[in-house]
Amino acid sequence: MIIKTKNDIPASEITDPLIFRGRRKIIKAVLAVMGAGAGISPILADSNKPAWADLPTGDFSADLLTPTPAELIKNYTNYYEFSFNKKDAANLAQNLRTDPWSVEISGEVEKPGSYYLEDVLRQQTLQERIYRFRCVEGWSMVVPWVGFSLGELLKTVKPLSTAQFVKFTAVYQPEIMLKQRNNAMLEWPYVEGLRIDEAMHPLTILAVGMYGDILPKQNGAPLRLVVPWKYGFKSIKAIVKIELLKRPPVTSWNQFAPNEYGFYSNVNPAVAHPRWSQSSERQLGSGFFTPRRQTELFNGYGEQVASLYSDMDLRHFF
Ligand SMILES: Nc1nc2c(c(=O)[nH]1)N[C@H]1C(S)=C(S)[C@@H](COP(=O)(O)O)O[C@H]1N2
Ligand SMILES: [Mo]
Repeated sequence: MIIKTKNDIPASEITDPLIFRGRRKIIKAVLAVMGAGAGISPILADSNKPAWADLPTGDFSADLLTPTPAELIKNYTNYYEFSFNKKDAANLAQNLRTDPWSVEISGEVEKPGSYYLEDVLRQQTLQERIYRFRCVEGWSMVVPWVGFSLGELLKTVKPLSTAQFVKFTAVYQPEIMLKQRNNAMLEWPYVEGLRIDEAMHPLTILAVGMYGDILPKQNGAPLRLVVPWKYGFKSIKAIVKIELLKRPPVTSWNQFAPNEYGFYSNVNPAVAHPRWSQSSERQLGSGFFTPRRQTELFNGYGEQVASLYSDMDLRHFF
């Protein structure tokens, strides 16, 4: 059982006034109800303490992964719009303007539109998902995300049968995103893509929180993709646009170095990056003498997702 969920809470159980007081409260309310349902103490709105401090994250069930400490997840970030340095990116990302936020959903759908994030959240069921996260650079962590199913969101706009791929576009704020302003490295805005069956897969989520609190800006607030069986760069942050397409989109990293970053980018220890092996990974937060972890095919989610690729040569479609 890899989908780590606590009790699902229908959004209808959250009262409207709470919703209007903002996303932070929604998540706290949802997690409080979840906590109550699971016999875990509700999260209190104590301003001196981060909400996740009271979350007994190891307690959901015996087979759960142990999350990487939040301080590491928040400071060891890749956010190339801001900086190529991990710590600097985390600091500079605090300038991001995330409120109000809306997402445009368009393309091969019956009901295209621009949706406020609050309205999206009102329709969706938030869940906690504790996932492994493997960066193509060779490090990994375990993140307790809070999010909802991308597939459930896409169903609400009614994809047409012609929708074969999904393109995600990140925010463009060149006034504060220095690398966008300088046109450095990638084509901006950052773009990623999935095949429609990958997008509809129940493991694929849009995250709005982490460690029981709203998502830190550096980790992709207010809305990011999380695809746990793919390398981290597929999990695009700060999404403003989702398009359903007939053809595969051009994606930022694939365009930058097609021989290094494939469209699929499924975690695969047998397919090396041209400049380094992918057979093992350094786990963030593990001690200096802790051996590297053996990287698993599909990052350990093969039971759930291998069937999506059964007729494909994964060396060719890397
Ligand atoms: N918009 C945007 N999304 C992004 C990136 C980025 O630079 N910009 N970096 C990617 C990479 S390379 C990784 S490893 C993960 C890092 O997520 P984290 O900082 O939350 O750990 O975000 C991915 N999503
Ligand atoms: Mo990455």
